[in-house]
Amino acid sequence: MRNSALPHTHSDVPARASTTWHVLGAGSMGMLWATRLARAGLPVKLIVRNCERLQAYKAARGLTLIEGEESQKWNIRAQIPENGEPIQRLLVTCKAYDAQQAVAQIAARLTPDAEIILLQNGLGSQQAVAALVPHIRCIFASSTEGAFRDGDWRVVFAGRGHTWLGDADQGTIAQWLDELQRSGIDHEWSPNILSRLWRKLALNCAINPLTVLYDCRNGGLQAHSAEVHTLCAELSALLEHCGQAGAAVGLATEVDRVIRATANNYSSMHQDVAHGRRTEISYLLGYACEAARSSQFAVPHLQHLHQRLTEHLQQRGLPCN
Ligand code: NAD
Ligand code: KPL
Repeated sequence: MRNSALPHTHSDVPARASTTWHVLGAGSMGMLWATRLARAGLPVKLIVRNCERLQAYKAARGLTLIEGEESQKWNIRAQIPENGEPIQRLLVTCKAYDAQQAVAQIAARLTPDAEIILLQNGLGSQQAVAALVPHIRCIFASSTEGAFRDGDWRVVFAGRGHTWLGDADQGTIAQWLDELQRSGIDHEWSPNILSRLWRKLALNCAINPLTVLYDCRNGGLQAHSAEVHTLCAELSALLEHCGQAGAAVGLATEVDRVIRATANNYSSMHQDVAHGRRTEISYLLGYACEAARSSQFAVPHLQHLHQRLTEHLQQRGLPCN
């Protein structure tokens, strides 16, 4: 028997009603995801910091996605964290250092069957959020897409890439991946997302801090290859020690490849420092050094690099956490 009140797919199987994507953090990645989900006709709501930001957003009348020559505005609904509406699917797109506090602000709104998707770079913030809401399923993501803001409520899709998603507790595949497909978000379910995140962290530790200290583009590190390789050897040993041997395979070769492939780019950490923005150091190099310290594994070169970077940030009046 068919219930004509229900929406049907082409095969007459009753379609799942779409769950609203609540996007927490309307920065580069938040806007990039929100606009593409909205473009696919999916229900999306932004959660902005406060009433002042909500007023500013309303005045702008939507988010603008810029892709090549094309620019399109999407009038996505927005709300503040204090809104009482229940949240069943939460995409967290704050910086790693803001994620835990941002989720704490809306934790009471999460339904018992809610899912949180964490899009932060590095490691540490995801575990902090998961510990804050132990009854809620947390899905970790690692993305090579690139986006930046060229104005308030405007995002430029600067680099096509891929996003891996997975459950660190080996949970089943998420039921909503077809929605990412419909939205043109290139993705894949990863059965070992921690390995992906560790690998990206190691790449970032071998490249980003040195680009800041030598004030160079990624390609500038070709002049410091001995130092890069020493860091890669130490990072590989640390990964193996931390039970992430898979993430260590061919690390130095991949770091060399990324340096060549992105030779003209400034690393994300270099860009943060150049713009006087806080870096995610504690979730990258800081996390690696802390993992080594807490298991009494010696990483002298990484520790020295951490110390140099910390001093460099302090001298520029930037937070070193
Ligand atoms: P961003 O600074 O552009 O955006 C973060 C947003 O979160 C800001 O708008 C900020 O106001 C908001 N925010 C912070 N605390 C909040 C709160 N309590 N309530 C509501 N909003 C809050 O950062 P981004 O570049 O989008 O990066 C987000 C994460 O994605 C980072 O971990 C970054 O490393 C990672 N990432 C970024 C890119 C990229 O190209 N931008 C690519 C891959 C991964
Ligand atoms: O991810 C990067 C970044 O800049 O953050 C790369 C390009 C891999 C350099 O570490």
